[in-house]
This record gives sequence, structure tokens and C-alpha cells, in this order.
Amino acid sequence: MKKRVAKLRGHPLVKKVNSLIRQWDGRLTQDLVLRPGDFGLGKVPARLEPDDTTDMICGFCSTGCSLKIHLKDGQAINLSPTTDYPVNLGMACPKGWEALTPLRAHDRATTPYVRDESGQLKRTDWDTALQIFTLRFKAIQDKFGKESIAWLGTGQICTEELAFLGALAKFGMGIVHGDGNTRQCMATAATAYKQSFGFDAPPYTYKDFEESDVLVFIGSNPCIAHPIMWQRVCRNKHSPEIIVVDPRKTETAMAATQHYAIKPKSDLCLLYGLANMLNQSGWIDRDFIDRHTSGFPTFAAFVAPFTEGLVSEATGLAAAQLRQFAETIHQGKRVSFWWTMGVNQGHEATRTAQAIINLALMTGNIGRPGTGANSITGQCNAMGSRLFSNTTNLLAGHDFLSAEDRAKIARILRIDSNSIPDRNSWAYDQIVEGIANNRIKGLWVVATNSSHSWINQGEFNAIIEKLDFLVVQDMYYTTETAQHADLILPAAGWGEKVGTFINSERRIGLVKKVSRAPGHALSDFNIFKLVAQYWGCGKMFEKWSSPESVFEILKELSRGQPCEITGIRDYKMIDDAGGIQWPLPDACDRILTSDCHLSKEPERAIETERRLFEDGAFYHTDERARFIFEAPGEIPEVTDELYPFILLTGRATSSQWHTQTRTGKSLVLRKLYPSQIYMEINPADADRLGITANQRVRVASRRGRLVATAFITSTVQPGHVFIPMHYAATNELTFPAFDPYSQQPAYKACAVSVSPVER
Ligand SMILES: Nc1nc2c(c(=O)[nH]1)N[C@H]1C(S)=C(S)[C@@H](COP(=O)(O)OP(=O)(O)OC[C@H]3O[C@@H](n4cnc5c(=O)[nH]c(N)nc54)[C@H](O)[C@@H]3O)O[C@H]1N2
Ligand SMILES: Nc1nc2c(c(=O)[nH]1)N[C@H]1C(S)=C(S)[C@@H](COP(=O)(O)OP(=O)(O)OC[C@H]3O[C@@H](n4cnc5c(=O)[nH]c(N)nc54)[C@H](O)[C@@H]3O)O[C@H]1N2
Ligand code: SF4
Ligand SMILES: [Mo]
Repeated sequence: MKKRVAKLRGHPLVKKVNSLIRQWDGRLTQDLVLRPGDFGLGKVPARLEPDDTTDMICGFCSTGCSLKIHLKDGQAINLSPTTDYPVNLGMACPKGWEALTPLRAHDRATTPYVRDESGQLKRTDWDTALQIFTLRFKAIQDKFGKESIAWLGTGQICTEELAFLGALAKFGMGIVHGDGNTRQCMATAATAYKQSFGFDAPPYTYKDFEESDVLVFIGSNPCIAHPIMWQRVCRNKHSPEIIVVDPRKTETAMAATQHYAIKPKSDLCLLYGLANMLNQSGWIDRDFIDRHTSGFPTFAAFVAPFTEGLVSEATGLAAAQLRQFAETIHQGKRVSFWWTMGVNQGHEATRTAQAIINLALMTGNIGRPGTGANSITGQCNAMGSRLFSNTTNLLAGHDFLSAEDRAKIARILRIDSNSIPDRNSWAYDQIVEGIANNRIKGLWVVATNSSHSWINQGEFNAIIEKLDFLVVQDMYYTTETAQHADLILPAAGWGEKVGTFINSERRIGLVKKVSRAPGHALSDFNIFKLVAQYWGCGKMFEKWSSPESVFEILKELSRGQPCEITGIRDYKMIDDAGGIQWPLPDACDRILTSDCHLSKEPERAIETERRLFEDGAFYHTDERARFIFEAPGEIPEVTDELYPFILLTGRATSSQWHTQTRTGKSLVLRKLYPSQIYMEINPADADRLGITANQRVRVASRRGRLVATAFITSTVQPGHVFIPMHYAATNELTFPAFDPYSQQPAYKACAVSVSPVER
């Protein structure tokens, strides 16, 4: 058990904290925070009858399905998927059906916990916890400077909460460096779009799944990771060609009409090769290129050396396969390109994503039904965090480096523009490095389980031991990261609070309070409000009184931006409309179009499915999209005699969510996947190594080792193994390489050895 309290011993504020902990007699004080209704203990959710049903967005993946929650006495007792919601049309995956179960888990954090001088985590009350939070972080800032504390946030809390955290931390507490798990997930897509289109804007709507005649999935396994999006593909009436590019024969690859099992991380070469073949054959949309893009001639010259022979060698695909791929794209009238983590999590990920964008641009497959260069997001609110977390961008997609943007935000928020940092935060990996070299001494982790999910976990967990103060704000006190914490703040979860999420197709949906948070757990929103009060910057956030009042502020912040949402009147309008996609400016004439979903207020009827770039105008000042490209590089960790296998990691079943803090709590879901860590290996390799089905195997990399059960399957190629990310040990093996533009970790390839454990 760690003892961190001693680290700042002697500092007057720390003495005060220690005496607070010693004086505390174990009783929970009820003052200040626990007013029913105010802070998470209220009974009946706003605007709901005690026995009623209400629709709200699922809190797992970015599909953003709507679930109908059935209430009894104001508490959720059951749910069923909403039938008339434009996203899921009455469907839900197992996680959605089981979404209420994790709320009732035995290991919910029901009070704050503080680590005492003996190193034990002890229950405490909110007043003590918040005093400790404030005093210790202030003591660290006092001693080591303002920049010595940082936060790591998430794409899994409401947009209003994300914005509150980002504004409170940067403008109220003087924190400069903050990032979140969206870095592990969407940073690449965000960077690629920003550079290519001029703004981080996924262009599509889910209807495009149904309207394409060719769908290309690159590094994406929607059958498992986005099952309801896949259901939309299954509703496609055009007998589409479905192409999957994935080293593994995934469930999606099995359902596809063409599967290209490339060598890991050879995507960039493949995509340049396809661009070259399309260009050489004249299968390009010259008119679109001329009118709406810039840089094509240099791009065409750049891809010329990517001949069939070279690409075939790099990818492991036969020349005939490459030709078939290019021809299929050419023959499609409405081709859509979709990508997910097989692209985003790579050492040259941003350029790979842009190589996909380039294909869509050069063939004019964008802005029309069934087309697009479409990044599928991951977490329920990854899109919200990209726009509003105040980490990589200043709120609402503004720029920290622009004095004009800072002045605009300061004016809207009525704060001094000097309280807005004039530089970008460090990315996640730089924050970790900052801890390693003693520049970051205090860390606040909100709704992410870094000790399990961060790359090269052994090193990460050793590094965070150097912190003087680690605060973890989570629904559960048992997470891997919480075990390292000095202070745990108990958070209400999805279903226990109010706010909005933004899904993959930019649709804003509502989250409601349908269940009471256990014990003294508070919504993240109310925790941030309390932190502001205790820190002494409560006045700055006077107007941030409720999630809906923050939504009003977000609307103003978005004004004039591509993600403008000033046309959304209030939460009720979102509810009535079945979710609303951004942009929706208040001057939007499209609100009144007749070809639209009928909201309950006909004069505000909104088209249910809207895609971007129908007019071919992108967000750069010249309105042209850019062709961006760069020569492919070496895979960061190559296999050798000692570590001869490439390890692939990713999602395993539709019933497992990430680090399993939530899905692991449902008996139903637990029946649907293996409880112990396993590794998939090709029969030829298993045979050669003398590994039999279900045998224990040792998997080692240069960084760590684990023991897993062998699953022998030809879905992985010889020379590869696959281990799901849901088991805590997986990231002990991964190699810490990062894309240079997005700083996203390259989780998907490293070198490992495999050997049978003697029986
Ligand atoms: N059930 C479930 N659903 C989820 C999640 C979950 O934890 N569980 N998480 C959500 C989140 S946050 C995310 S980000 C998404 C992720 O959704 P996906 O990205 O679809 O899922 P992954 O399994 O991580 O990776 C997709 C595929 O990339 C392949 N891949 C690996 N290396 C390469 C390569 O070099 N090239 C190519 N082309 N492919 C490669 C892998 O074999 C894998 O099949 O899922 C979301 N949905
Ligand atoms: N090897 C490997 N590693 C990976 C990946 C991979 O493909 N391979 N994928 C990466 C990707 S794409 C992602 S997105 C990350 C995900 O990594 P994490 O973000 O670490 O995963 P989660 O398990 O979703 O963690 C969310 C935490 O928030 C808590 N929580 C849930 N709801 C709330 C709430 O409302 N409030 C608060 N305060 N807490 C809440 C949960 O209990 C949980 O502890 O993993 C990354 N790691
Ligand atoms: S597909 Fe995603 S949003 Fe829909 S029910 Fe499943 S986890 Fe929830
Ligand atoms: Mo993710």
C-alpha cells in the first residue's frame, strides 16, 4: 500500500490536510452538499411522472441508440430500445439492454475515499474530501508552480460536464495541461479532418449506410464494436459491395463481399496504391477535384511510384486483389469509406486517415447520399469531448493560439481573457512524461481507467506512483486507477444525471436522470460545481447552475462555428425531434424544409438525417479540401527472432466495454464472453509451437508478460496473435509509439513471443 501523504510534509496546507484526516471521526457530515434535489439525491427526475417511460441515449458506444426507460416510483426498473428513434429504429445491442445493471453494482463508490497516513483508503465525507482536494492541489501549485497539476478526462460524461471540467480546470484553477481518453481513440480522426477539411467534422449520417452501393470498412469491426450501425448496413437495399480491410477475418470481414487481410500497418501503402490505380485509369472525378479541392496534381505525382508490385509486396495482397478493389470503387455510384481504430491507432495514423479522405475526394464520393470519408467515433460522447472538453481546442472548436478566439470566449463567459491559456495543453503522453520527469505532481483523473487502458501499462503505473496527489473521480472505487488514488470522488453514472451526448453522426441526444445515485455519489456536474466553490472560483461559474443552463452557454460559444447549435431551443426540442445533428444555426432555413421528420412542433420540423458538404464547400477559408500525404515509414517495433509475432489488440465481443468496470458487473453480459484473458492464434503457428486448444500460453513483449488461454483460429493470420483490450494485462505488452500529428497511441501492433505454459 502506498504512502503519499508524506511527500509534501512540512507544507502548511498539507499539515492542515493531515490534521483534517486525523480529526475526522468517521461520520459523514450532511451539511453543504446533501440537499435532496440539488445534488443527485432528488427523487423524481425533472418533467417525468413517477410511473412513466422516457427516452434517453445509451451511455456506451458512439452509435447513440435511444432507450425507452420504464419507471416505477420515479426509478428506472427496465428498458427497451426506442422504436421511432432515427438511429436505432427499435434495436439495441446487449450492452444497451443491460445498461441499468452496472448502476446497482456492489462496488459503487458511495462516499469519497481518502488515503490516510498508513496508506489505507478510508471513507470520508464530501466536505473533508473537497477540502483535501483543494488544499493539496493548491499546495502543489504553490510549491511547484501552476502547471504542476493536470487532468485526464473522458468521452463518457455529458457535454455540459466536459465543458465544465475544461473551463473550471483551465480558467478557474489555472491548470494548463489537460487531456482525455479521446486521445486514445479519436485524436487521429480529429487531426485528419481539421487539416483536410478545415474543421473536425465527420460528414455523414447513418442513412449513408443504407444508401451506398459500395461500403469500404478500414480497420473497423462494426459487427462487434458498433452492432447497431451494422444493422443499418444490413438494411441497405442496393445489394452493396462490402469491403473490409483488416489483418483479421473479423465478424465484419466474414459478412463482407470482399476481405483484404493486409499486413498490419500497411494501410497507407495500400491506399496510395489505390489512389494511383484510380488516377492512372482515369477513374477520378475531375470536375469535383477542380472545383472543391487543392493539391491534387502533387498528390497524383506523389502516388505514381506506388505501383501494383510495390503495394502488393507491402500489403501481402495479390495484384489481382488490388485491381478488384480499385475497380469496385470505380464501379460504385455511391461509395462510402468508413474507418475506426485499425486506422486511428497507428504510428502514421493521421496520414492514413487522410489517405482515405483523399480517395473520397478524388472520386467525388463526398456530400452525396451514401458517400463520405467517415470516421466512426468510439465512446458515447467522444464527439462532445472533441468539441467541448477545452483540451486540444478551446471550447467549441476554437483555437487557444488565436487572440481573437480567446477574446470571443472570454466575452461570452464574462471572464478575463488572461485566464485563458495562450497555448495548447500537453497531450496525454506528454502529461505522463511530465509526471515521469517531475514537472507534473498532481493529477485529476475523471471517468477513465488509465491504469488499465493506457499503452505500456507497467511503465505508466510505475510513473503515477511519483505523483504527490492523485484524484480519481469514478462510479466505482475498485477500478485499477482508483487503487492508486489518494482521493476517490464518487460519481453518479449514466442514468443518474442529466445532459447531452453527441454521437458519431453529430447527433445531440439527451441523457436523463432515471435512477438515484447510490449513497453520497454526486453527478460529475455537481462535483465540478462544488470544486469551483471550494477552490474559490465559484463566482466565475455562477451561470453554470444546471446542465441546461450550461447548454445555453455552449450554444453561444458555438455561434459562428461549423458546429453551431444556436438553433436548438432547449432540451425539450432535442427530445421532441429525436436528437438533432450539428450544425443547426438559429438562422438555419433548413429547419423549415418540408421534406423532414415531423417534430411535435411542425413549425420547427427538422430533417432527421443531414450530411455535410452537399454544396462542396469545406471549412478552409478557400472552401477547398486539401490533399495531404507523406511517405510511409517503418512499423515502430518490428518482429525478430526473440519476438516473432505481431500482437493485434481491440474489441472482442459486443458485450464487453473497455476496461469492464461497467459491463463486468452484469451477470447476463458475463455469460456472453470468456471470463479470463485469451489469445487468438493461427492453427499453423499453434501446431508449430505445440499449443493445443485452450492451453495456457505465455505471451511476452520487451515490456511485460502475461499468461492467457490459447484460442486456435484461422481468423488471425500466421505470424499474428490477437488479445482483446478488455483484460487488464493486455497493455502490459503494448509498445508506446504515437502518431506524430495526433499523438494517438499505436495500440494495434507490437512484437511478442508466444510459448506454451508447461502442463
Ligand atoms: N462492444 C464494444 N463496443 C465498443 C467498444 C468496446 O469496448 N466494446 N468501444 C468503443 C470505442 S471507444 C471504440 S474507439 C470503438 C472501436 O471500434 P473498432 O475500431 O471497430 O474496434 P477495434 O477492435 O479496436 O479495432 C478494429 C479492427 O482494427 C483491426 N486492425 C488492427 N491493426 C490494423 C491495421 O494495421 N490495419 C487495419 N486496416 N486494421 C487493423 C483489428 O484487427 C480490429 O478488428 O468501439 C466502440 N464500441
Ligand atoms: N491495447 C489497447 N488498449 C486500448 C485500446 C485498444 O484498442 N487496445 N483502445 C483505446 C480506446 S479507443 C479507448 S476509448 C480507451 C478506453 O479506456 P478507458 O476510458 O480507460 O475505459 P473505460 O473502461 O471506459 O473507463 C471509463 C471509466 O469511467 C468510469 N465511468 C463511467 N461513467 C462515468 C461517469 O459518468 N462519471 C465518472 N466520473 N466515471 C464514469 C468507469 O467506471 C471507468 O472506470 O482504451 C484504449 N486502450
Ligand atoms: S450499439 Fe452502442 S449505443 Fe446502441 S445499445 Fe449498443 S452500446 Fe448502446
Ligand atoms: Mo475509443
